[in-house]
Amino acid sequence: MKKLSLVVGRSLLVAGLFVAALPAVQAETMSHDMSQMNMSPSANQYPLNGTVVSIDEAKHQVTLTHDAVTELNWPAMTMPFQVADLSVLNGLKPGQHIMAMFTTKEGESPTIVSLHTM
Ligand SMILES: [Cu+2]
Repeated sequence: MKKLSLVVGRSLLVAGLFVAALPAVQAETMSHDMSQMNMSPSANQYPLNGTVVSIDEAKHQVTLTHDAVTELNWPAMTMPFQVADLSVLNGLKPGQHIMAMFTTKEGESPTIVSLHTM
């Protein structure tokens, strides 16, 4: 950071140095805030309405045709979801209408944390 400030400073007035240092401080604060956000798992839970297409216990997965998820700008579609716990799949059968809550985490598949049939 010192090096960068010096390089930038050469082409600026003395007052410019202070301005140049500001964005670096802000970026650091922002990355701290973001790591705190990733540590709270309940921050991004979304409700889901859908129909069971298939169940794969070995993969801890259920494939659903689900309605649009407006919070995430998802259109209606058919896709697999991970389940947080295998008990979510207990007694589930293709064709059943379900309501579920799922979480998203960057770099991971959406995960259903709770589900009930309707
Ligand atoms: Cu989807």
